[in-house]
Amino acid sequence: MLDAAAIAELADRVDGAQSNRRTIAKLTDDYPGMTVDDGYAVQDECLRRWQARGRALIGYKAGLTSRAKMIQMGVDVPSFGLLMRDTCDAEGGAVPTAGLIHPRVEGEIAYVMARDLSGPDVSIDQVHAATDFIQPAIEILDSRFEKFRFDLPSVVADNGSSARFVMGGRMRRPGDVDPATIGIVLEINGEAAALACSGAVLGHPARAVQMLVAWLHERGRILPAGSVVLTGAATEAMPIAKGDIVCARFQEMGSINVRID
Ligand code: 0L1
Repeated sequence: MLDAAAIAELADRVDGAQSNRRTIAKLTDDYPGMTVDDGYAVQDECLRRWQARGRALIGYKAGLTSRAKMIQMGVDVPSFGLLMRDTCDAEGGAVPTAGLIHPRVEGEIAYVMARDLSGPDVSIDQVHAATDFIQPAIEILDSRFEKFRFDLPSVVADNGSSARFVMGGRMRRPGDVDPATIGIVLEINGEAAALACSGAVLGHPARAVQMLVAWLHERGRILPAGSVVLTGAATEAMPIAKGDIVCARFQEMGSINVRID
Protein backbone atom coordinates (compact mmCIF):
# COMPACT_ATOMS: atom_id res chain seq x y z
CA MET A 1 0.00 0.00 0.00
CA LEU A 2 1.12 3.56 -0.68
CA ASP A 3 1.70 5.73 2.38
CA ALA A 4 -0.57 8.58 3.43
CA ALA A 5 1.64 11.23 1.82
CA ALA A 6 1.49 9.48 -1.57
CA ILE A 7 -2.31 9.05 -1.31
CA ALA A 8 -2.67 12.77 -0.49
CA GLU A 9 -0.42 13.71 -3.42
CA LEU A 10 -2.47 11.55 -5.80
CA ALA A 11 -5.73 13.01 -4.44
CA ASP A 12 -4.30 16.49 -5.23
CA ARG A 13 -3.68 15.37 -8.82
CA VAL A 14 -7.12 13.81 -9.34
CA ASP A 15 -9.08 16.53 -7.55
CA GLY A 16 -7.09 19.21 -9.42
CA ALA A 17 -7.74 17.55 -12.79
CA GLN A 18 -11.47 17.20 -12.05
CA SER A 19 -11.84 20.78 -10.82
CA ASN A 20 -9.69 22.47 -13.45
CA ARG A 21 -10.51 20.51 -16.62
CA ARG A 22 -6.95 19.30 -16.84
CA THR A 23 -5.75 15.95 -18.19
CA ILE A 24 -3.17 13.99 -16.24
CA ALA A 25 -1.03 10.94 -16.94
CA LYS A 26 -2.19 7.67 -15.47
CA LEU A 27 -1.16 7.55 -11.82
CA THR A 28 0.82 4.32 -12.12
CA ASP A 29 3.36 6.09 -14.38
CA ASP A 30 4.84 7.70 -11.25
CA TYR A 31 3.66 5.02 -8.77
CA PRO A 32 4.15 1.69 -10.60
CA GLY A 33 3.42 -0.28 -7.41
CA MET A 34 0.00 1.37 -6.97
CA THR A 35 -2.79 -1.19 -6.37
CA VAL A 36 -6.57 -1.06 -6.82
CA ASP A 37 -6.88 -0.63 -3.03
CA ASP A 38 -4.57 2.40 -3.29
CA GLY A 39 -6.96 3.70 -5.97
CA TYR A 40 -9.85 3.37 -3.49
CA ALA A 41 -7.75 5.09 -0.80
CA VAL A 42 -7.32 8.05 -3.21
CA GLN A 43 -11.10 7.99 -3.86
CA ASP A 44 -11.72 8.05 -0.06
CA GLU A 45 -9.31 10.97 0.38
CA CYS A 46 -11.10 12.88 -2.41
CA LEU A 47 -14.44 12.16 -0.70
CA ARG A 48 -13.09 13.48 2.61
CA ARG A 49 -12.05 16.72 0.86
CA TRP A 50 -15.34 17.08 -1.06
CA GLN A 51 -17.41 16.59 2.10
CA ALA A 52 -15.24 19.16 3.89
CA ARG A 53 -16.25 21.56 1.07
CA GLY A 54 -19.93 20.84 1.77
CA ARG A 55 -20.58 18.37 -1.05
CA ALA A 56 -22.97 15.50 -0.21
CA LEU A 57 -22.56 11.80 -1.03
CA ILE A 58 -25.90 10.42 -2.27
CA GLY A 59 -24.93 7.02 -3.57
CA TYR A 60 -22.57 4.93 -5.65
CA LYS A 61 -21.92 3.99 -9.23
CA ALA A 62 -20.79 0.66 -10.58
CA GLY A 63 -18.41 0.93 -13.51
CA LEU A 64 -16.69 -1.33 -16.01
CA THR A 65 -19.84 -3.45 -16.09
CA SER A 66 -20.03 -4.01 -19.82
CA ARG A 67 -18.31 -7.07 -21.23
CA ALA A 68 -16.24 -4.87 -23.57
CA LYS A 69 -14.84 -2.75 -20.71
CA MET A 70 -14.24 -5.78 -18.48
CA ILE A 71 -12.17 -7.44 -21.20
CA GLN A 72 -10.35 -4.19 -21.92
CA MET A 73 -9.41 -3.77 -18.23
CA GLY A 74 -8.91 -7.50 -17.52
CA VAL A 75 -11.41 -7.54 -14.63
CA ASP A 76 -14.41 -9.67 -13.71
CA VAL A 77 -15.84 -7.44 -10.96
CA PRO A 78 -17.12 -3.90 -11.40
CA SER A 79 -15.33 -0.86 -10.06
CA PHE A 80 -17.23 1.35 -7.63
CA GLY A 81 -17.38 5.13 -7.46
CA LEU A 82 -19.10 7.86 -5.49
CA LEU A 83 -22.17 9.84 -6.57
CA MET A 84 -22.21 13.41 -5.30
CA ARG A 85 -25.49 15.33 -5.11
CA ASP A 86 -24.16 18.32 -7.08
CA THR A 87 -23.42 16.13 -10.11
CA CYS A 88 -27.11 15.21 -10.55
CA ASP A 89 -28.97 17.16 -13.26
CA ALA A 90 -32.70 17.44 -13.92
CA GLU A 91 -34.44 15.41 -16.61
CA GLY A 92 -35.63 17.67 -19.46
CA GLY A 93 -32.97 20.29 -18.78
CA ALA A 94 -29.40 21.06 -19.72
CA VAL A 95 -26.37 19.07 -18.61
CA PRO A 96 -23.40 21.41 -18.08
CA THR A 97 -20.26 20.03 -19.72
CA ALA A 98 -18.08 23.18 -20.01
CA GLY A 99 -15.94 21.86 -17.15
CA LEU A 100 -15.48 18.44 -18.75
CA ILE A 101 -12.61 17.23 -20.92
CA HIS A 102 -14.06 14.57 -23.24
CA PRO A 103 -17.61 13.76 -22.09
CA ARG A 104 -19.37 10.53 -23.11
CA VAL A 105 -22.89 9.34 -22.30
CA GLU A 106 -24.27 5.92 -21.39
CA GLY A 107 -27.71 4.64 -20.36
CA GLU A 108 -28.32 2.49 -17.31
CA ILE A 109 -30.76 1.40 -14.62
CA ALA A 110 -30.67 3.21 -11.25
CA TYR A 111 -31.76 1.57 -7.98
CA VAL A 112 -32.99 3.79 -5.14
CA MET A 113 -32.91 2.10 -1.75
CA ALA A 114 -35.82 2.17 0.71
CA ARG A 115 -33.87 0.44 3.50
CA ASP A 116 -30.30 -0.03 4.66
CA LEU A 117 -28.65 -3.03 3.07
CA SER A 118 -25.54 -4.72 4.44
CA GLY A 119 -23.68 -8.00 4.55
CA PRO A 120 -21.17 -10.08 2.64
CA ASP A 121 -23.60 -11.97 0.41
CA VAL A 122 -27.07 -10.44 -0.04
CA SER A 123 -29.33 -12.10 -2.61
CA ILE A 124 -31.07 -10.44 -5.54
CA ASP A 125 -34.36 -10.93 -3.64
CA GLN A 126 -32.88 -9.10 -0.64
CA VAL A 127 -31.71 -6.30 -2.94
CA HIS A 128 -35.21 -5.98 -4.37
CA ALA A 129 -36.88 -6.16 -0.94
CA ALA A 130 -34.70 -3.22 0.15
CA THR A 131 -35.32 -1.23 -3.06
CA ASP A 132 -37.77 1.66 -3.15
CA PHE A 133 -37.86 1.89 -6.96
CA ILE A 134 -35.78 1.50 -10.07
CA GLN A 135 -35.57 4.24 -12.66
CA PRO A 136 -33.91 5.03 -16.00
CA ALA A 137 -30.67 6.99 -15.74
CA ILE A 138 -27.96 8.35 -17.97
CA GLU A 139 -24.42 8.89 -16.84
CA ILE A 140 -21.95 11.34 -18.33
CA LEU A 141 -18.40 10.02 -17.98
CA ASP A 142 -15.29 12.14 -18.20
CA SER A 143 -11.98 10.36 -17.84
CA ARG A 144 -9.33 12.79 -16.65
CA PHE A 145 -6.53 10.72 -18.20
CA GLU A 146 -4.70 11.79 -21.35
CA LYS A 147 -6.06 10.03 -24.45
CA PHE A 148 -8.05 7.65 -22.21
CA ARG A 149 -4.79 5.90 -21.23
CA PHE A 150 -5.60 4.48 -17.83
CA ASP A 151 -5.47 1.30 -15.82
CA LEU A 152 -7.68 -0.01 -13.02
CA PRO A 153 -5.95 1.68 -10.03
CA SER A 154 -5.96 5.01 -11.90
CA VAL A 155 -9.60 4.85 -13.02
CA VAL A 156 -10.73 3.88 -9.50
CA ALA A 157 -8.82 6.88 -8.08
CA ASP A 158 -10.55 9.06 -10.72
CA ASN A 159 -13.92 7.99 -9.26
CA GLY A 160 -14.70 5.70 -12.20
CA SER A 161 -14.71 8.68 -14.61
CA SER A 162 -17.85 9.97 -12.88
CA ALA A 163 -18.90 13.43 -14.08
CA ARG A 164 -22.69 13.94 -14.11
CA PHE A 165 -25.89 11.89 -14.09
CA VAL A 166 -29.61 12.32 -14.74
CA MET A 167 -32.53 10.19 -13.58
CA GLY A 168 -35.94 10.32 -15.24
CA GLY A 169 -38.63 8.39 -17.07
CA ARG A 170 -40.88 6.19 -14.93
CA MET A 171 -40.09 4.86 -11.49
CA ARG A 172 -41.01 1.18 -11.27
CA ARG A 173 -41.04 -1.36 -8.47
CA PRO A 174 -38.63 -4.20 -9.32
CA GLY A 175 -41.60 -6.63 -9.14
CA ASP A 176 -43.54 -4.67 -11.78
CA VAL A 177 -40.94 -5.02 -14.54
CA ASP A 178 -38.09 -7.45 -15.06
CA PRO A 179 -35.03 -5.24 -14.44
CA ALA A 180 -32.88 -7.69 -16.45
CA THR A 181 -34.80 -7.48 -19.75
CA ILE A 182 -35.29 -3.76 -20.34
CA GLY A 183 -34.37 -2.66 -23.88
CA ILE A 184 -32.45 0.62 -23.95
CA VAL A 185 -32.01 2.89 -26.99
CA LEU A 186 -29.63 5.81 -26.65
CA GLU A 187 -30.27 8.48 -29.29
CA ILE A 188 -28.02 11.44 -29.98
CA ASN A 189 -29.57 14.16 -32.15
CA GLY A 190 -32.33 11.80 -33.22
CA GLU A 191 -29.99 9.01 -34.37
CA ALA A 192 -29.78 5.69 -32.52
CA ALA A 193 -26.21 5.74 -31.18
CA ALA A 194 -26.31 2.64 -28.94
CA LEU A 195 -28.72 -0.20 -28.18
CA ALA A 196 -28.60 -2.48 -25.16
CA CYS A 197 -30.49 -4.79 -22.88
CA SER A 198 -30.29 -4.02 -19.14
CA GLY A 199 -29.26 -7.65 -18.50
CA ALA A 200 -25.97 -7.02 -20.29
CA VAL A 201 -24.83 -5.57 -16.94
CA LEU A 202 -23.55 -8.67 -15.14
CA GLY A 203 -26.63 -10.64 -16.28
CA HIS A 204 -28.89 -8.57 -14.00
CA PRO A 205 -28.43 -4.96 -12.83
CA ALA A 206 -29.21 -6.00 -9.22
CA ARG A 207 -25.92 -7.96 -9.34
CA ALA A 208 -24.13 -4.60 -9.33
CA VAL A 209 -26.01 -3.69 -6.10
CA GLN A 210 -25.16 -7.10 -4.57
CA MET A 211 -21.48 -6.64 -5.41
CA LEU A 212 -21.52 -3.06 -4.13
CA VAL A 213 -23.00 -4.17 -0.78
CA ALA A 214 -20.32 -6.90 -0.46
CA TRP A 215 -17.61 -4.37 -1.33
CA LEU A 216 -18.97 -1.91 1.28
CA HIS A 217 -19.17 -4.74 3.84
CA GLU A 218 -15.47 -5.56 3.32
CA ARG A 219 -14.79 -1.94 4.26
CA GLY A 220 -17.05 -2.04 7.32
CA ARG A 221 -19.76 0.05 5.63
CA ILE A 222 -23.39 -0.38 4.62
CA LEU A 223 -25.55 0.86 1.75
CA PRO A 224 -27.84 3.34 3.53
CA ALA A 225 -31.56 3.82 2.85
CA GLY A 226 -32.10 6.60 0.32
CA SER A 227 -28.92 5.79 -1.62
CA VAL A 228 -28.95 5.95 -5.41
CA VAL A 229 -27.02 3.20 -7.17
CA LEU A 230 -26.15 3.54 -10.85
CA THR A 231 -25.73 -0.09 -11.83
CA GLY A 232 -23.45 0.50 -14.82
CA ALA A 233 -23.80 0.77 -18.56
CA ALA A 234 -24.46 -2.12 -20.86
CA THR A 235 -23.44 -0.14 -23.94
CA GLU A 236 -20.39 1.58 -25.23
CA ALA A 237 -20.09 5.15 -23.90
CA MET A 238 -20.85 7.58 -26.76
CA PRO A 239 -19.03 10.93 -27.17
CA ILE A 240 -21.18 14.05 -26.80
CA ALA A 241 -20.62 17.77 -27.42
CA LYS A 242 -22.28 21.07 -26.56
CA GLY A 243 -25.59 21.43 -28.39
CA ASP A 244 -26.29 17.69 -28.65
CA ILE A 245 -29.74 16.42 -27.72
CA VAL A 246 -29.65 13.10 -25.89
CA CYS A 247 -32.72 10.90 -25.56
CA ALA A 248 -32.46 7.58 -23.73
CA ARG A 249 -35.53 5.37 -24.21
CA PHE A 250 -36.17 2.54 -21.77
CA GLN A 251 -38.73 -0.16 -22.64
CA GLU A 252 -41.70 0.06 -20.23
CA MET A 253 -39.88 2.76 -18.24
CA GLY A 254 -40.19 5.95 -20.31
CA SER A 255 -37.36 8.15 -21.50
CA ILE A 256 -34.84 10.77 -20.44
CA ASN A 257 -34.27 13.84 -22.60
CA VAL A 258 -31.49 16.36 -22.02
CA ARG A 259 -29.56 19.01 -23.90
CA ILE A 260 -25.79 19.02 -23.60
CA ASP A 261 -24.66 22.51 -22.62
O1 0L1 B 1 -18.84 3.74 -15.69
C1 0L1 B 1 -17.85 3.10 -16.08
O2 0L1 B 1 -17.92 2.12 -16.84
C2 0L1 B 1 -16.52 3.51 -15.57
C3 0L1 B 1 -15.70 3.78 -16.75
C4 0L1 B 1 -14.32 4.00 -16.51
C5 0L1 B 1 -13.53 4.11 -17.71
C6 0L1 B 1 -14.02 5.04 -18.76
O3 0L1 B 1 -13.87 6.26 -18.62
O4 0L1 B 1 -14.53 4.55 -19.78
